[in-house]
Amino acid sequence: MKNQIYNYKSKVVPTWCPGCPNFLLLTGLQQAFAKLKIPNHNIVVVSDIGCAGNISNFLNTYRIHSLHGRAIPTAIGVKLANPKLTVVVVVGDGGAYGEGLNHLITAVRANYDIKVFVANNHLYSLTTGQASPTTKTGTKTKSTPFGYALKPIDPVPLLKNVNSSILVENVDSKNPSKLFKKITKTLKHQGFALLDISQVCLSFGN
Ligand SMILES: Cc1ncc(C[n+]2csc(CCOP(=O)(O)OP(=O)(O)O)c2C)c(N)n1
Ligand code: SF4
Ligand SMILES: [Mg+2]
Repeated sequence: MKNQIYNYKSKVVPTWCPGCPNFLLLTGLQQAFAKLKIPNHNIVVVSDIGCAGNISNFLNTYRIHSLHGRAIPTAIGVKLANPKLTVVVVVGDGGAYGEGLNHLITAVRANYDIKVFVANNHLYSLTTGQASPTTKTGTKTKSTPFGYALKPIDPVPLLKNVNSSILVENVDSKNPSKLFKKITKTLKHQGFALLDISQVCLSFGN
């Protein structure tokens, strides 16, 4: 009974918009923890700021709701203090590829054994829809009313180029069964692993 999905649910009711793709990430993580039989007390979820970052409130594990762009160094500290723990980071594209990119590159270079899940909705959603480093060129957002002028970051080749021995993959949340499989694969990897999850923000996306 202990390794059922509901064992990883906290008593806090999620505050995300109805139908937000973050619900799939939450369910996928709970399902993978149960499948891999990881005891709750051995899991530390470090989340960033943003809609995705609220996930730590909804999980029955140890958790730290960190600062914007600082979830990765916080997670590295946890892992160094107790290497037996499964240390999971949940972060948005703004936190991972904007504010926290320097920390991400450092973690990839050193191949720290942490598992990073990026809820990549191509926007700063909690702050109501400004352009992020993964916003597609030409997209009109609150901060780019005439269209985003820059080329977006493509995290998979970028990070592979920094350290080819890490696991870094992309998946689209429109395919939940593939998403769930990749969440398990990411958690099982020995060493640094990052799953970039393409999502659409229902309130501020296209
Ligand atoms: C240091 C710092 N800078 C800026 C902010 C304001 N802020 C809060 S959430 C957020 C955007 C988060 O976007 P993302 O990481 O993509 O997460 P999402 O809300 O899209 O899930 C920003 C800029 C902050 N809280 N702290
Ligand atoms: S604003 Fe977008 S990312 Fe945030 S909870 Fe709503 S749908 Fe999800
Ligand atoms: Mg975002």
